Parts: sequence; C-alpha cells; structure tokens
Amino acid sequence: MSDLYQPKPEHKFTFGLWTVGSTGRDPFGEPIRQSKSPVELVHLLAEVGAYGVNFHDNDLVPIDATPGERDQIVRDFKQALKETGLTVPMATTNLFYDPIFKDGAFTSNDPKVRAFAMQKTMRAMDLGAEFGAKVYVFWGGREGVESDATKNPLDGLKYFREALDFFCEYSISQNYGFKFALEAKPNEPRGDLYLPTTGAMLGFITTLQHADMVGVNPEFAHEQMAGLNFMHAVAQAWDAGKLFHIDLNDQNYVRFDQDWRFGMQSIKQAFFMVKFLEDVGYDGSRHFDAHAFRTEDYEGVKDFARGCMRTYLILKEKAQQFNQDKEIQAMLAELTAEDKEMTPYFGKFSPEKAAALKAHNFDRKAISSRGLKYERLDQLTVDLLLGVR
Ligand code: GCO
Ligand code: MN
Ligand code: MN
Repeated sequence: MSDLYQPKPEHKFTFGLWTVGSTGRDPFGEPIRQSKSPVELVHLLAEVGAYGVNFHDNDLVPIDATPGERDQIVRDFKQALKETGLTVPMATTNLFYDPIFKDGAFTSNDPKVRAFAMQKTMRAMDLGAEFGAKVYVFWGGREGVESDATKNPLDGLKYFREALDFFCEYSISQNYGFKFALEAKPNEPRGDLYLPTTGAMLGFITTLQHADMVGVNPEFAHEQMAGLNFMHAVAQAWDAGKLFHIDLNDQNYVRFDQDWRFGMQSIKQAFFMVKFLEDVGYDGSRHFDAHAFRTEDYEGVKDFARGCMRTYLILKEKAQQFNQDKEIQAMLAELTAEDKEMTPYFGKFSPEKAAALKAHNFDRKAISSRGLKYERLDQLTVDLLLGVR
C-alpha cells in the first residue's frame, strides 16, 4: 500500500469519542457493541493513526460523576493521551441527551433550563481547556421546535445570542483562548432546528458582540440533509474567515442524519470538498463526525476510521492530479481567461466607467453561441476519479 495514504499527525485527522465509541444504538434497536471507556477509545484511535480526539463533556465525565470521579477520569485520560501522543483540539457540550434538554438548552422556554445549560457549558469549557482544546463547538441538537405554537423564534435567537456573548466573555476572563464554532443542522432530533444551515449561522454571527471569536463548524451530512452543496457552504465560511472547524462524514441527500464513513456515498462531492480544503490551505482539524455501520464489531470500527482517513488522502492525491493535469488546466485557463476589452469595466465604481459600460454594444448571440466544453471537463474529472486517467 502506498505510504501516501498513511495518516500522519500533519494531516490533523481527528475523531470524537462519540464516533468510534458509538455502540450502534438507533431509534429502532439496542446497542450492538459493548461500550468502551474513553481510555480504550484513545488507544483505538492511536492504533488507526488518528492525530486527535475530541469530546463532549459527558463522553468523558458522566453527568452524575462526583468531583472525585471526575478528577480520576481526567487523570486517566491525560495518561492515555501522554502514552499515545494524541491531542484534544476541540471540545463541546452535550446539550441534548439529558431529559432536562427536551425543549432545548439555551433556547428553552424555561429560564432554569437555560441557566443550567450555561452552567454546564462553562464547566465543559473548563474541562476542554484543561486538555488544551482551542476550538469549542456548539451544536444545538435540541434548539428548535416541533410546533411553532410553542416558541417564538425571535426569543430563541435572542437567548442564543446572549449565551454566546456570555461565553466569549467567560473564555476571555479565564484566558482560555477559545475560538467558538457553530454547527448547523436542519432538523433531527427536533422537527426543526433553529439556524438550520451554515449560511444562517454566518449571518447570525455578525450580530454577536465578539463576532471575531465565533465561526462555524459545517458538517457534510447536515448540508446534504437540506439538499445543499456542502462545498459551497464551506467556501462561504472560508471567504468570511469563519472556517474554524469541519465535520466530515457522508450521507445520501435529503434523508435522516446517516453519519456514514467519509466518502462512502458522495465521492464526487467529497473530492471537491477535499480539493477545496487543500487548495485554500485550511490548516484546522479534519474531524470525522461519523459512525461505523451497525453491522460492525470493533474491528469494523477500525476499518471505518481507517477508511475515513484513507479516502481523504486518496482524494487529496486526486486533487493534486487534477491541479497538474495539463488538459484540465488548459481548459480552465481558457474558460477563465481575461478579456482585455472588458477589463476597464470591472473594479471600483466611477461615473465614467458606468457611462462607458452602459454605452458598450454586446453581441449577445455571438457570446452565447460559444460552447463551454463543461461536458468534457466534467468527464475528465470523472475519468480521473475512477482511476482511468
Ligand atoms: C449530530 C451532530 C453532532 C455534533 C456533536 C459535536 O448530528 O449528532 O453532528 O455529532 O457534531 O455534538 O458538536
Ligand atoms: Mn451530524
Ligand atoms: Mn457534527
């Protein structure tokens, strides 16, 4: 096997404890794998070659743990990290599992629930900071509604904004240096989740007091659930300087959250996603937020984790091939070539420029009769991806 596809620390491949730790429970069936401890999962991730491990507070420390138990767990986990060399680049809060969050956390109608969610998040930030995490993710699994009779979405936005402003100040006051990354999802487990897409999150961030500290954590499956083009959402986040983290996985379009192995289903979308990240020089974690099929034992879980990283690296190689392919690049150069006659019309506005452009005569028929050769360009891409080029 080519060394090119071996994960290395510089690739920054990370997994959540909840991903390789998934026991395969789903709404229709019991767990099918025995649960493993965080320490065991760190060793599993080290064995497959991951760089980092991320966690929700309660993936590591059970919600009912005593302070003494917490300290023991933290010590054991630190030891496992030391033994394996794994890092913790990101941490997050579980604000969806406990029944108290049945109507949301920061956006619950109940002030006690909202305050509890804030307390839990500050404690989880303390925990993440203790392991050196620098990115803090917010995924609001219960922040939404089944029925709009029950809540006012303007209240939800206000409460969420207040909470984030508070946490930014908290991070500053503790010197944690966190960057916050907001993760959108259109639905599931709620009927509708607030701020359902990455684009919605980007708009919302501009309303925050510390907007500079807050970016996004787009997830492949979540944009595909909404029928959207994931790479375009990521590009917009990048353009805004807000791509603080990314959740890679896979999904059949417009279904429930399938959380499949990266590249398992949507090879072409995954290819353009990897190509984008590599082309722009994104240097954050490549986090796989996915689960092994329910058919697997822990050997299968390792196959799943290795597969995510291997596919990423294969697609990275394909992206290089695309960028070096003479025919493809010549076609792109021709398609995007400057037109000297048009150059004076672009750029900054001036009244003279506007008048000149308004007076220009365009030969619409001639322009539109030109074939763009996109069929050929796309087929070359398909040939390349299928390995015959
Ligand atoms: C999901 C989400 C979660 C989050 C995780 C970290 O659909 O369940 O993607 O896996 O990413 O809670 O914030
Ligand atoms: Mn998800
Ligand atoms: Mn996710």
